[in-house]
Amino acid sequence: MTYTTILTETRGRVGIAQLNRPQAMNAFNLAMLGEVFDALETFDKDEHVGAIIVTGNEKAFAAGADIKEMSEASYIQMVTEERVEVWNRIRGIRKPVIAAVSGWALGGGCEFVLSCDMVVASESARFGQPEITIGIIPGAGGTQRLARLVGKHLAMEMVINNRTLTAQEALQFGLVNRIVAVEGYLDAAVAFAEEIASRAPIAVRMAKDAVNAAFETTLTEGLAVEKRNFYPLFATEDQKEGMKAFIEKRKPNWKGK
Ligand code: DAK
Repeated sequence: MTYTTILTETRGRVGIAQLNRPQAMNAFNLAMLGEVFDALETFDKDEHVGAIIVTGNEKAFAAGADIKEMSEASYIQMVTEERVEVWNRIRGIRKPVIAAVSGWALGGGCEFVLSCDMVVASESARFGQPEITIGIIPGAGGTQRLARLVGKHLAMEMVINNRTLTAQEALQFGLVNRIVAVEGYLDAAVAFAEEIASRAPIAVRMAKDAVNAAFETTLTEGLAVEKRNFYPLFATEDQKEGMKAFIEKRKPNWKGK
């Protein structure tokens, strides 16, 4: 597929999808949404890719859904265009997805970040759910994922009163994994992703699936998912290799088998 709203590249074992509508602060129109999920799914199927980065530019990760595209939409259109289903495609990605955020991550942009597995933020990153200021509420998981991550009171303030978080606050409240300098923020994210991509691939997938279950299930169900994902790893060559390498005091050579 030829993309017009995103750029893609692979660095080592890291697949990178860069949102590229700088004239609109990388606001998600339907075309960009379709393209970014297509890129994620393509990287997910590529055996040479071990981790995926989604990024924007220094000024904006993404300033939300494209308000100009959405402004005249009717209720019927919003429902029939299956916009919710499009956003949900991120849930099907099995490899780790890392958001590399600089500048604004607002509305749908913040919700996209919340759907990723880990977040590297530049010092200039700002997170918020300003939908209330244009008469709507978050529609791509913002009320739910944000509340689970930062707690009820802060989520309420962000969703109801447009509180934005600095990178430091986002780190404090568990929304990002680390903060890096604006200059070279993508390189820092790639280094982080390379480390993740160097881990045993099947175990990484099982781990992602199990941690995600913590957000969707009771503890008993979640522990059952963990058990279901733990035992099969003893049927992989990588488990044998990993433990043998430890005993032989050498680095493991993962096969992804
Ligand atoms: N949509 C369209 N254009 C946008 C935009 C957006 N979200 N954000 C910025 N732009 C455009 C501006 O209109 C401007 O275009 P021109 O006037 O030059 O043509 C250009 O980007 C530069 O923006 P500014 O001149 O405003 O730049 P500033 O540095 O002054 O301000 C800003 C940057 C990011 C603080 C500001 O642009 C801003 O507040 N943007 C809007 C943020 C916002 O309200 N975001 C929430 C959008 S609603 C759904 C799922 C999710 C959603 C909807 C449905 N379903 C599952 C159905 C999500 C909804 C949203 O995200």
